[in-house]
Amino acid sequence: MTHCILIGAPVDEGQRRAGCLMGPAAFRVAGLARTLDDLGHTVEDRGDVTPAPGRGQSCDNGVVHHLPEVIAWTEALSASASAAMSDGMPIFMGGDHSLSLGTVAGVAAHAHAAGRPLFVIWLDAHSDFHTVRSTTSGNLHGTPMAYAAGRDGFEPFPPFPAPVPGENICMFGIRSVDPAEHAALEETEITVNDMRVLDEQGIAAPLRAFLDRVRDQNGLLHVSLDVDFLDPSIAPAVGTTVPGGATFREAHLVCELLHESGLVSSLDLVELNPFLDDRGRTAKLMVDLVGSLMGRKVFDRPTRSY
Ligand code: EXY
Ligand code: MN
Ligand code: MN
Ligand code: MN
Repeated sequence: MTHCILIGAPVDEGQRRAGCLMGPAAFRVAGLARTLDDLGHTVEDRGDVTPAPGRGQSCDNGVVHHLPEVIAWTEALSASASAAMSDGMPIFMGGDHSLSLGTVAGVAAHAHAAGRPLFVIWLDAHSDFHTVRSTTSGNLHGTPMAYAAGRDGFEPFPPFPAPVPGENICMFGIRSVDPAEHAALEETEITVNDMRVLDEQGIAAPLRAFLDRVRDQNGLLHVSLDVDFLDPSIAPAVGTTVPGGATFREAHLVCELLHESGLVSSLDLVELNPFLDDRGRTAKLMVDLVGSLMGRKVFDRPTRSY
């Protein structure tokens, strides 16, 4: 039984298609709290985070938009995340993926203070490995993984508290990477399981290999689940659809294996844009995936099988 702490992060400023700010409401309407409660967990909904007003910061890259607002979200969410980590398992209901600039920072600060290594699983079509300097779209939802990895080029963001070593980062579902991200990723030890890897090896073997490393090092594990990890045919409610994503069963299997590992300590649910949804089906699928991640299954496996 886990104490689940729901935190709304209605962030819309990290991209240009309005609607992600309705994400937390959609997760509530789709029954996230009830799903967790039915699985025997305790649930505390801390409501939506409210950032301070933006303070007018700027940077040299003229295409970047809403920089002060995203910095304000980062500071507010980092504080919420580190506080929640002491009390249970935070589940951040986004909001676009720029919210992870703050959530991973807060989780990393907590892990550092607790003397435990932090590991990150990034379930996404995109690597989100731009810096404020390198982004060509100016959309800061394309940057949080680089911030958490400690890349330079994030002035005037606060320095990332305890950068996550590349060996501790594993991406799944990747199928859209910009040239500057590609070049930067090549310089790291990050494991990039693109869709080709999943086609050839399936999702279980590479995931188990990573989970073994988390366990061996007594790590904390943050999972960041972007709606566009999923194939758009099953999850249309996202502004950045990329064909060829994870299937329904691949996505549930990831979540089932994560549950069986017993290692997940925090979770982001990001990029849901309810304005683009089809009668709530994407929101309901995301809630069902959280159900699998938190222990819903048809049968117990005969042996521990992660
Ligand atoms: N790499 C592209 C950009 O920087 O604009 C697309 C980023 C999409 C990010 C979404 C949230 O995963
Ligand atoms: Mn705007
Ligand atoms: Mn993303
Ligand atoms: Mn994405």
